[in-house]
Amino acid sequence: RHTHTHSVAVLGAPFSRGQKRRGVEHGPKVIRDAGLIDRLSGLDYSVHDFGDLNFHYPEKDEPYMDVKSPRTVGGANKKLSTAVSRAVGAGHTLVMLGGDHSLGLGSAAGHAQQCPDLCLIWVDAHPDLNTPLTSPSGNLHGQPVAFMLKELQNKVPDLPGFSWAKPFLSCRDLVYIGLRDVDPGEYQIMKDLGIQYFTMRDIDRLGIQRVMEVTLDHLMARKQRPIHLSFDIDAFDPLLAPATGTPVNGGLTYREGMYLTEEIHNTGLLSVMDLVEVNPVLGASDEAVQATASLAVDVIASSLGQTREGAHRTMISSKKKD
Ligand code: Z70
Ligand code: MN
Ligand code: MN
Ligand code: MN
Repeated sequence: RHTHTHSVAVLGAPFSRGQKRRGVEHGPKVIRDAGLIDRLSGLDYSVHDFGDLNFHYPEKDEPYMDVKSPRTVGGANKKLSTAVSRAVGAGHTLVMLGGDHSLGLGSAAGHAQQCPDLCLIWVDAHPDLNTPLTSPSGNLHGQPVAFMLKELQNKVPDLPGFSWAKPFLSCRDLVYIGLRDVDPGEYQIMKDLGIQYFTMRDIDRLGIQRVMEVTLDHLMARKQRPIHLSFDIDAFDPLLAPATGTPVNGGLTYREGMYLTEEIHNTGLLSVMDLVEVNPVLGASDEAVQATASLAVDVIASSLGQTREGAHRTMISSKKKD
């Protein structure tokens, strides 16, 4: 009924220079410590943990047009894109653990090298669609999608460290889910380009079932294509995911998050997913950090086929064969 690759690769990207709060570089460790590898092994996958990337930090990295750390962020994303491309080329379904959301650029760019017809589902409180010119903060984690979109090519200046990053995505092939903190420049771009998006208000109105139906109909209208899921943990309500840099009230419920990811798994088309912005330094207590990390593991497992209705015995017997 659905096909999926039976090999999942996990790649950590301990990187935080796309924003100003240190600590998000420990995301991969806390998500692994919350039991990610065992949970994925319990599904019908062979799991390959590729470990963490080692990033290079240039000695001097002055801001460029108010954009902070462009060479550092550009270089890290270039390295990530190569690693993602290699893993996808080798036939793995890839899980990228961030790190801040600037990494969404390198991850999706590497994915696109192997799968030029991919589509992108960006689950986030924020659209991360500012250009270096519209960004109110200068933080590159608020800008990765702008570097991807072909339609924004002449609105995005060349940043030092980003010469490798060529736009690869059409705005038709992108859907946002969970938005509730959108900057004026981002809103303008979403409207001008006619990007399909669902705010939390839209989820209130339509329900998550209808939102997922419209999302997948929109992306698969012309043909089935590989899915890149970029999941910012701050899409969830801060009561569920407190250990993150930019909590915004009124986010996804646990059940909405599980339904969303179950529907993505059920397409059989998930090819790469990012799980970003888990910051253990920002949890008010150890319990707050554990809750956020454990939620991240649930999101990943659900995207990869863990269900709330149980599993067929055939999964167990097919596992015994190998
Ligand atoms: C704001 C900016 C952002 C995540 C915050 C915030 C962006 N729109 N993204 N937290 N994950 O600075 O551009
Ligand atoms: Mn984000
Ligand atoms: Mn966000
Ligand atoms: Mn399955």
